[in-house]
Amino acid sequence: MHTLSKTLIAAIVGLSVSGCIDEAVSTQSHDTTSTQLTAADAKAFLEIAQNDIYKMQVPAAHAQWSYATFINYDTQAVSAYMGEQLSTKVAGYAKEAARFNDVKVDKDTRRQLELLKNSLTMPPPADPKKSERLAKIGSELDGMYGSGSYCRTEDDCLSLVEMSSEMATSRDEALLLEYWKGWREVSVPMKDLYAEQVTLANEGAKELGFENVSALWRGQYDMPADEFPKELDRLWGQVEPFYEALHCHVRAKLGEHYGTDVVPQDKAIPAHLLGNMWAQTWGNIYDLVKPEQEMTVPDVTAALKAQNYDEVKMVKQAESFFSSLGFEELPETFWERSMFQKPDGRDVQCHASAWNLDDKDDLRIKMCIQKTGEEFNVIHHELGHNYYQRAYNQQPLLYRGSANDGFHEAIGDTIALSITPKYLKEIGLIDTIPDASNDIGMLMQVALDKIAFIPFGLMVDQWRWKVLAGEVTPENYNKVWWELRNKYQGVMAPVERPADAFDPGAKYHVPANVPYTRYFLAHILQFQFHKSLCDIAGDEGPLNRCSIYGSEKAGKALNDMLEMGMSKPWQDALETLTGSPQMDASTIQDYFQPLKDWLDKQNQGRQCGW
Ligand code: X8Z
Ligand code: ZN
Repeated sequence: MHTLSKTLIAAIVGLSVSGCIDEAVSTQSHDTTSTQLTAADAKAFLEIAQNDIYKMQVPAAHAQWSYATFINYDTQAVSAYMGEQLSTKVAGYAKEAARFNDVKVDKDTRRQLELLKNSLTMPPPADPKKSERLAKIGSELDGMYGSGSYCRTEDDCLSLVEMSSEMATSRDEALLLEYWKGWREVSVPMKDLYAEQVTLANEGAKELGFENVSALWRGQYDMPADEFPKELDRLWGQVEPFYEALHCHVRAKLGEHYGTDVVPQDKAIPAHLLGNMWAQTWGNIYDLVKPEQEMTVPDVTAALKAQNYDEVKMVKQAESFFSSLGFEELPETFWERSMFQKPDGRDVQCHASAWNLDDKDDLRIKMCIQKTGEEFNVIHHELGHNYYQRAYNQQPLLYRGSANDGFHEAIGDTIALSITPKYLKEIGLIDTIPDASNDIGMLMQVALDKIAFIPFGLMVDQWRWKVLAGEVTPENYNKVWWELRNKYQGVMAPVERPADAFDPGAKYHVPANVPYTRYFLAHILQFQFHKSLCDIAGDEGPLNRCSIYGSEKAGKALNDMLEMGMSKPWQDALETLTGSPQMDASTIQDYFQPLKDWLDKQNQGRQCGW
């Protein structure tokens, strides 16, 4: 998916394995064990490894694309096979890389060796039977999610896209509950496979010298693996009071609408009422929680409809934002090869993703685009990945990734923060820019998506790290999932969960093995990026009204960071754009301060917390 060293390998690694180390590498190791290894040996090794990996990575990406856009028995077999071959190859090189641990090498060589050792998400064990099994499970889980549906009756089945779109707009509690439960039937059969996969990948991780996969995942951030969770706690601490205020207001309003028997005012919020299948973004229930005072907030969904936007036009519009910043247009092949709509008559993985199949310019997105404002944002999110991929395509393979994985997720979102009323008017989607008296409404709309997401972005991997470290075993998978949902989000299951439920599996990134902390980081980083870019663009107004549309100066500053790829620690990349090497949520506090003040007033006399 998004990046080679990190994504392609990562995604594929979810699926793969088997076989032994490639000929070129074993020769290399023979030659070098007998003599003293040198810095020149390390460089030569990296050169061979990168060329060799690249050669296999491209066909593996084609196999994976074919599977994701046409889920069937054969594409699954080929994708699992290629994934296995590739991750086995990478694991072999990762082991080889450790041979240079004590060799004195320059900074870049050291960084590349370290990246190579860390590059697998679900590392395969050396035993070919086990690696093959790991690969099979990975693609099977992926397919189960992608082809999943909920059948109300034998011939009335609903896809996730269909149910999601109902859940965004319906206020019929019984229907919301039915879909919420229905989608979670899909993940019941995933549980045993998931547990088996954890065991296998942990074996692979140990062979690479990691304690377990949890340590491997936490060790990707240019700081010690055990320090990283503390950094997350610090950032969450900056946002938490805000989230609690939002939660308090939203719960009160939902109580008014659905009754306090459905939404008890001293407990977590039932998860089916927040306008999203996973209660991860709440923007779709704006109408239920909006200020009583009449406020004009642009309705992008209605505007797209009124102007007859189709899927391609939505993507073109998003492309033109990037073009206005000075980024080169997307290649012709992007338009030929991307998947914008759910095709008839075959299963596809609808979860949005962005790809660069040859690591050069074979950029594509894969989405089942809905014609809504929400999806208009997702399109910008995906194109952000594509422009990042293209910006670092000159880097050596091991540097073709984002500074940290949160950066990759933040770029398109940063651009989408510039979809302000001023911008919407400029492109003719609305006629007038609402004045400042409407700001609370507009800030509320954004907060329902961005602030509400943050604890969800954090809790998914709090769960996974425990699972991958073996601290939480299969009997407790679901129980601990809901404990964390309660702890961080103040959200609860609307009904008691059956003993065989595996609710984490109903969220794409769990069966697909995509780490999730990246989205938490992205939600912090995008506000930092937005502020810096607005400063560079010379926009002096409040941050929530700033749009960097048309600012080539801002585009250049952004590109300067993007083209670094992973060549430097993320702290350096962050400093390049923002002047500071620290992730910091105080920009979020500034952005939403007027809303926070407003919420605190609304919440007076309410019992907050859960
Ligand atoms: O998975 C995504 C993107 C693809 S990287 C559509 N996101 C997370 C999700 O949907 O859960 C974007 C925000 C969070
Ligand atoms: Zn993304």
